[in-house]
Amino acid sequence: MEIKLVPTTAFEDQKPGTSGLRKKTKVFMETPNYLENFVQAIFNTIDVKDKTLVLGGDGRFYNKEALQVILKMAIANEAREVKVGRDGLFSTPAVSVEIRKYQTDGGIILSASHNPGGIEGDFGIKFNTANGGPAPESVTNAIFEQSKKLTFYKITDMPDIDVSREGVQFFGDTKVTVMNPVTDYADLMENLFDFEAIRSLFQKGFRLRYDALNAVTGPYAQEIFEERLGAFAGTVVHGVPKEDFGGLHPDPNLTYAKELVETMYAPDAPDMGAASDGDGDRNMVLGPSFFVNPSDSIAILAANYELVKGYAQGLSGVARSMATSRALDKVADQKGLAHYETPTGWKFFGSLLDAGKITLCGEESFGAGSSHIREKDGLWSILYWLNILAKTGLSIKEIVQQHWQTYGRHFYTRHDYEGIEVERAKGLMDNLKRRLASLPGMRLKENEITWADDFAYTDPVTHEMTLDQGIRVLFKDGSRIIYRLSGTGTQGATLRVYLEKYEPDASKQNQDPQKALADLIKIAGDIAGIAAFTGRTAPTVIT
Ligand code: VG1
Ligand code: CO
Repeated sequence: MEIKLVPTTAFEDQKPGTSGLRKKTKVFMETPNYLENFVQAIFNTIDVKDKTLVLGGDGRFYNKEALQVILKMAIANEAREVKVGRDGLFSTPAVSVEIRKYQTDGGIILSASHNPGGIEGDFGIKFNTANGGPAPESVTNAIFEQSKKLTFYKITDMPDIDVSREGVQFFGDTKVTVMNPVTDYADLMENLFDFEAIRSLFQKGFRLRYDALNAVTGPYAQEIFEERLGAFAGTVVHGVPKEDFGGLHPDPNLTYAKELVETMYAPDAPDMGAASDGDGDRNMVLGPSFFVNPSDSIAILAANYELVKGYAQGLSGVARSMATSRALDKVADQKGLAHYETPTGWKFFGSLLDAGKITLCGEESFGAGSSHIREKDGLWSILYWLNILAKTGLSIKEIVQQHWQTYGRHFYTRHDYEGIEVERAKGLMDNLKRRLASLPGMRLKENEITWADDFAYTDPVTHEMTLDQGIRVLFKDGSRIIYRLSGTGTQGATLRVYLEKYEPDASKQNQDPQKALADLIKIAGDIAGIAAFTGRTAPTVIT
């Protein structure tokens, strides 16, 4: 086994985005040293010698090959141990579980999450720190700086390592432990939720359809729902991880999880429909002909903590990303809980969770989680819902409607304009920024803008400052419009427009959000000149 020092030239474009380094699969495969450089930049940043790491991915195309490269580099860089998921698989939340359980120095996740996979799709690599969470900006910035000055990387010249069987192997001083990717995660879920109650719900005939979208969560869902909880066989669909996700787009929303949505809106729909994304940190929840908005979902999880074993002792506080609706704030206010507003991306929750300031947190982008790990967690959210359903005996729709009656409804929608030209998207945002000061006072129909700013955040724990996190426009009646550009795309730019309006009157709460928000949607287009800048008359995805 020979260690090679391979000379390389640094890349200028390896800056991690909202969630790791994400590029077209072909960029990783066909640009010599592209993957190796980034991995070496991580290793240099954390000084990997004698350190222990968790390693796995969502099984997408190039997962296997990249995993071998990383293992051989970890060995050459003299890592103490790498804990690998069997067949190179680990969901993002499961990596967080293992880092925390075995107190490793961090972990590497191979995934482009909700982005499509395959040779024409996307690939990505994320680094998590010793708390189990996505590296904070101080670390991702340091990795980026390393990546810009690399002159060589280290790799061992050796045959591929067998990761298909669980067990321990040694290569030089490095231990490679192949683990069952599901067990520790499933055990943790069993500790947090009332499995007895959920089991009897299934025994009474409750029907769940869980769509793993041919991505990583299939084996986790199979074990938890069908084996441990006794849900009927066939509850989990598209349950075998496939390299190209079987042609499905692994983003659980109303547009891309099409088959699940059709089943849930057909006559004789199951009692609950749910799905996760490529790497298993997102969740979508549906009832028969009923969609639970993710912002509402987080608020409902928080409001019902007394019913759930792992949270019944109480919540220390809650947090949501700025773009997420303020439904969670209403719950926090009524229950006397501290609440925080962070920029988009799970990495901003880490310090609050570590400091014990919050127990639950979430994002409008189908992400919810808690202090049990440091990632958002798709199956956790679905189990939390099942726990609530089992304890109340109510349907999903009843729970949501009762929540609105108690706290008021935040009509909410997100309009995405995907794949627009980068220059045009920047032009739109720059134009908004230039006009920020002149927006307050502007009258639009019966409404009036009272506040407009470019969201900046100072972490209350670490005091790290983050600028440029989206433009927010507030109205007299409490409505909000937020504009920001996505940091996870790999082609062109994606403009996200988030719209929210509060409705306390129960008699007006059962409208279609697109109708309830129609005026605001129009105003959002006018203020930013969306059609003029993007050349688009309609969004590509509406959630
Ligand atoms: C999106 C979401 C954000 C989420 C991120 C990663 O980022 O808006 O809320 O944390 O994806 O999710 P952006 O920058 O494209 O808006 V995942 O499931 O890719 O780890
Ligand atoms: Co994800």
